[in-house]
Amino acid sequence: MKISDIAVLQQFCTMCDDGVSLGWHERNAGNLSCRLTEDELGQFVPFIKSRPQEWVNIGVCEESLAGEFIMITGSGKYLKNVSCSPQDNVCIVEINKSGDAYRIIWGLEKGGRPTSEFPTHFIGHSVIKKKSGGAHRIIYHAHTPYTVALGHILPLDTNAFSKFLWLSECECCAVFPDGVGVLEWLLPGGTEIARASGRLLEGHEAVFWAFHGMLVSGTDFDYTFGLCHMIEKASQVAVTALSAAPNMKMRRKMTEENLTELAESLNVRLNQDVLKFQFTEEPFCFF
Ligand code: 2HA
Ligand code: ZN
Repeated sequence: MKISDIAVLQQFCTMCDDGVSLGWHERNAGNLSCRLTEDELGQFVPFIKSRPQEWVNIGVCEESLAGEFIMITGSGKYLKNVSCSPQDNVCIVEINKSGDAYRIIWGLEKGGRPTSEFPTHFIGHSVIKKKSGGAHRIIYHAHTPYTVALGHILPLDTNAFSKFLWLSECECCAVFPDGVGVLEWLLPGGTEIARASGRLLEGHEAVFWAFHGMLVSGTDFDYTFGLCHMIEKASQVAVTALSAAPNMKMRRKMTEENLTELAESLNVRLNQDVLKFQFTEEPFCFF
């Protein structure tokens, strides 16, 4: 068996390529991680470093991740290079028994460390593992241009942002019925953005970072990428429509009844704070 035969690594590479093809990963932008199952880890056993590296303190502690193994992109690495040489751009880290340090057991063969957003991935995995009973295993960060553009004009508020996206494209409300958590600008790569994102991930699968991009979570690669894609596509529709509308006034919108009917038909419970939110501020008050 070759490393390139391992399914979880193939899916990891495909997701990086998909994000690159949509223009979300200029330069070293974005990062991806997957909390491995025992079965997935087992497939890496023949390739694991014979001399594991030193333990490195993470700066935050998550006991729920003690003993877990996380596959994650490297700091400064370009996602466009992941699929041609994953062993140089991705690593698997083992989390220690107290949940506050990691060591690299596979990958980053030419040196390096996990992404600068590691604290966000780490806290994120702890939150989504707890809230999903272990089912959610992916965290993804992408520089999605239309969502960032929308962040320049919409109120930076979870209910306003989520409602605007729900109204932009049919089925958004069913794909992210909890809405998108919104964070004001925070310094990338630190523990502050990690803690703030973790709090929002408790109630939302997706978080928007103002002037920066998306942070999304999910069960598997397709689910997580699809969520990010839906949010970005709805943002593209919204920005395009706003740009074309005279005085940025939309001529029509979906109604609350449309949203409720759609949610009911798909057996989804909508976040009521988002549903009730009304735009009173120009130019979002619609005709
Ligand atoms: O990994 O996108 O936010 C580079 C980044 C930091
Ligand atoms: Zn980023």
